[in-house]
Amino acid sequence: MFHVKQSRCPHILLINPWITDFAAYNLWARPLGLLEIGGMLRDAGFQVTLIDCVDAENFGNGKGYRGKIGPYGTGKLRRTPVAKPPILAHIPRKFCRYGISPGEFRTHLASIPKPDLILVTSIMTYWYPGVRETIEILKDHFPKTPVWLGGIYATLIPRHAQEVGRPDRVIEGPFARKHLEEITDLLGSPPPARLETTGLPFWEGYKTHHFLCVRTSHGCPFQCPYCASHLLFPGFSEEPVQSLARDIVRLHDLYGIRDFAFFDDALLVNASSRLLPLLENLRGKGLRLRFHTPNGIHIRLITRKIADRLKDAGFVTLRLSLETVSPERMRRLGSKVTLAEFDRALDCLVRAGFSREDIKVYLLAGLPGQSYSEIEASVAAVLARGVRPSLAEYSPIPWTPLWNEAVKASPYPLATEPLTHNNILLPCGGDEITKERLDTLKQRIRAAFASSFPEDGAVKPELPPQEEPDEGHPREKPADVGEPGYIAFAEDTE
Ligand code: B12
Repeated sequence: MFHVKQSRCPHILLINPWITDFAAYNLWARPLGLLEIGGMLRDAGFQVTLIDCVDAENFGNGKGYRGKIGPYGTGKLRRTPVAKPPILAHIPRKFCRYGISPGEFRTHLASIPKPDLILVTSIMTYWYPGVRETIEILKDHFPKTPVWLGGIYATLIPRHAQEVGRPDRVIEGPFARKHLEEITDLLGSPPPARLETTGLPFWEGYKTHHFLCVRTSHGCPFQCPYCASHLLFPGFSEEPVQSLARDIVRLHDLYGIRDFAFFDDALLVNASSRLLPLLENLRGKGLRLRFHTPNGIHIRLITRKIADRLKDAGFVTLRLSLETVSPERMRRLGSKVTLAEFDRALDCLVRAGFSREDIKVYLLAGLPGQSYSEIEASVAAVLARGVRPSLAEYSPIPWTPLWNEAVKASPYPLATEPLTHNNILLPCGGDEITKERLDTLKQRIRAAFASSFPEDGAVKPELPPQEEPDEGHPREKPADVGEPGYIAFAEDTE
């Protein structure tokens, strides 16, 4: 266990529940929101302990888990097959718990001082079984300690989170100063003798680091109909460049990490006043940093200058959000990009020195009403440009503009069972967008990249035959319905 203080100050335990899913891969994933909260609490003087149940490497029953670490710090997660929830029984894949076992979790809990408050985070709505199980164990182990649940699942479907997770309290939205004040009211002020405050997220909660995550902004000025960003953080707020640069340098110095993944929803928005000055500030410090954008970036905002600066600063993993090449679909998704702008952006990136194989292009698959031919045409258009398409299977998200359409299009009980939001189910694909058909396209993509490109004559390395890890999203898986109904259709509540 990792504590920042040994004094008698109030002790707060942070929990990132394990994931339950058909597939999960550590694509620079850390519970950044929870770590930010941990940083605020540590700086306020509280004793903080983190248990990230996804991270078997740090908590592996004494044996640890050393999965193969991939390029730039990504890696496999330890997985244990578990019983499939009945509603997912027809999916011909193993359903797994990714992370530590309930037994290991209990062992860790037994080794830490009793917490005065437990804060549990949550990410994907369809990962709620891990949230429920960890809270059950926490309540069993520390029956008198209040458990607060926050994060993305808790914000999107708080009633379900309350009824199924059974925390003492569900907190929606971003963690704010008022929550810090409530915690101080509840637990009392920490003792005045404090460690130096750092303003950094609670990264010291991990023993080992292979990468770090940062975000330069909160929220997104766009409102794509499939995305929940504007619901999770209304508005758009930007971090000051000076403190961002200082934090990245300090994190690099503290942990010797070169790989940083941006968690922004809109990294390139206002680039001239945020990202570019940040990169300029870091330039010349000789840190040899590498940057990654697992969330797609906005194609229209890529200029010659931005492409040059990205290359110069050490961006190696670039994901572009094209979504589709259908003009009608582009319009319905907010007219954020045209094919001409895509060509221009690729030209800028290639001129800046990015090789075409550095660039992956997110295409949405399985939107309500979407045809296979639309996805096929999009894949073909991207392949024709020598860059790699990456199919992002649509996950329906409550309260987003596309939600009602998704509920109508899906045979699954999206509105009552969040397990059915899993993109692996292709919940709105119907007979048109099936796993088999998408596999055909994925094979086509692999085949295209197993040979050389005529444009630059470079021979591309052959990809392994297995499925690629489940990736990010463009900007950014039926039986009984056992759970209590948790959400009314948006139209019923307006
Ligand atoms: C980074 C990111 C990724 C990363 C890593 C995600 C991960 N596994 O950790 C990558 C790129 C790999 C990814 C992939 C996908 N993602 Co994603 N991702 C995000 C993103 C941008 C940030 C998520 C995150 O970790 N945030 C960490 C921080 C930033 O958390 P935070 O919620 O802001 O924390 C604040 C509050 O919630 C609160 N809080 C948090 N915890 C707690 C606890 C307490 C007690 C309290 C009081 C408060 C509190 O305070 C925090 C600070 O203010 C979100 C969008 C967003 N804006 O949040 C989408 C998002 C979570 N992703 C989404 C989707 C759909 C996907 C994909 C399915 C896309 C696809 N089709 O391929 C895949 C799934 C891959 C997988 N199996 O993991 C959806 C969620 C869907 C759902 N049904 O829940 C989101 C919301 C985006 C969207 N489209 O709207 N994603």
